Amino acid sequence: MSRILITSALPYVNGVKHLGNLAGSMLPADVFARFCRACGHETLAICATDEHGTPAELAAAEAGEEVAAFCARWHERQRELGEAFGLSWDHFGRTSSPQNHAFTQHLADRLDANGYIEERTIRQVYSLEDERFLPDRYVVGTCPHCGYDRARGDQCENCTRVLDPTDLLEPRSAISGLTRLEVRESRHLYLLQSKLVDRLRQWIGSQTEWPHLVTSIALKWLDEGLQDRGITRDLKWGVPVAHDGKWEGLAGKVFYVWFDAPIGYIGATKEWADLDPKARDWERWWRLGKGADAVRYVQFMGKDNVPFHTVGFPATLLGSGEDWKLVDVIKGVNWLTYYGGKFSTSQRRGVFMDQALEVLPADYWRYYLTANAPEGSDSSFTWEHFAATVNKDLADVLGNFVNRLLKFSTARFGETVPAGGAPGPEEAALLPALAARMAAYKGHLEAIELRKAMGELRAIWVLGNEYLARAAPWVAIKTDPERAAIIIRTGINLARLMALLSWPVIPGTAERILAAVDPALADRAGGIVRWPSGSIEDEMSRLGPGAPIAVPGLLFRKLDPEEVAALEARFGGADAAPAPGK
Ligand code: B3M
Ligand code: ZN
Repeated sequence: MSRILITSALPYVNGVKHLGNLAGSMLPADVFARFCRACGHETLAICATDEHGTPAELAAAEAGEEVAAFCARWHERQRELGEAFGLSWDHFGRTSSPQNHAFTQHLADRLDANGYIEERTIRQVYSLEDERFLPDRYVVGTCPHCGYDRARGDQCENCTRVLDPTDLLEPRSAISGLTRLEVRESRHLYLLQSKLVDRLRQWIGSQTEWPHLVTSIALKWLDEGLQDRGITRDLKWGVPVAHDGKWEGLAGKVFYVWFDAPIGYIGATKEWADLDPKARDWERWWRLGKGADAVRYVQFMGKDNVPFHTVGFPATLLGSGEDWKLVDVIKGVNWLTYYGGKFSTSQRRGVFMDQALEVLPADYWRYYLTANAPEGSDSSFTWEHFAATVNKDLADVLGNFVNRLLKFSTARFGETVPAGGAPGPEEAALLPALAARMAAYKGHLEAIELRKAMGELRAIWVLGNEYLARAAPWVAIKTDPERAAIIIRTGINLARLMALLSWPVIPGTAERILAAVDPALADRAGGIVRWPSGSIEDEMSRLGPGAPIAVPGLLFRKLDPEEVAALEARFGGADAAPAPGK
């Protein structure tokens, strides 16, 4: 049994997250975490709200709330919605936690002690109208490299280059939109990443399991010449720089959100451990020499977060001189777009988690977003494609198979698995085909190739549906009830197997199928549906004659063209998203 640590990029605390946030990190992380648990690995899945930085401060001001209260409220709302989507974190923490404050200040102290921190007087953009320094993200202007006219002062999302606000052409405040900006001096701490280039390059070069997308972004950053990065800001809300008599001259400043946020993975793990300190030990997961050597650490994130996870965060941990567990696998993905345009929380473009659940239960979305994961390239959400996938894969294949099978079985044989009959050539052909698909499915999940994995899972559903259609127990029963019985018994065991295999992706539906065909398993402890570990013959004969069965309600409903049109009208279809780059 292995030990797997899984973190997904921490969603900014403000606002309900959209399907792009789900598809980019939180959902693939959950599918993988469930799969790891199902396979019996000791798994710790961590996420948290990313609460510092200007987004929270400005959103709280807009809401007329104290920022701490604002963050507490939205953290709770995001936790609720995550759980409603079946995101089975072991802990959903907060970067504003005392634990994260402590780790952030500790690591800054260690970096300073090792000579990787330098105080510098910098020129920073001050907005006269907003009466505040503008953090990099809140200076908007034209990117000097690619000409994108909505580049942010910290990073151009068009060409992903890291910027300083003073690089921008025609800069303006993202808060007021006004341009009465002046550059003032301010003292800040810099992380001397340039002194860590060799160690970072060696570490990045030793990674064998990162997708090409991740490695290429990481090396591009190094090859471009790694800049020393300012890690403090003139903000009130955040981890204070001055602490325990240190850096008193920087009182009133806080650490930069991207400095403390990745440390939040450790902070949230400590939050988790502090909830049950007798049974839980955070160091087993994060400290080499204290158990983390045996951990496989997998991170999930969108591509724009890759630089901070392949350079910034490792630089902090390596520069601390302490034995921290570094990431082994970074599952960086592209973007889920909305009709080709970016989802946007601030511009309310796309479908948001709360709205999605008003339209359909979580499993519809979980399956669609996993089967269309933006792994090799961006994927574009459209209502038409969503409906087609739901109607075909979920309703017409998996749902149809289970509902039709159990309705016929209970109507003709009662509420138990029927006795009689013996497997024939149809059943003999089914088992090896199933076994092959299951092996491929498991291999893709282990490799975290989610689209390929969904292709195999769907193929398993199709195998069942085609078997039932071909074997046609409703015809066989007229002349050969024994034949009908073995077909039904095979189908019921197959429905159970499908539920076990589908649990990582569509847990709610899997539980409903299990409650109908294998209630004993459905009552299992720990909330984990174990991956089928027996031979295909064993797994396909787990439910013998007499085992109780029931008919679950309709597993999946369809979306008709009128409803699709209404959804496009409500959320905006192709007209909702400006052409990329505008
Ligand atoms: N909050 C993700 C984002 O761009 C950012 C991730 C932090 S992971 C440490 O919303
Ligand atoms: Zn650019």
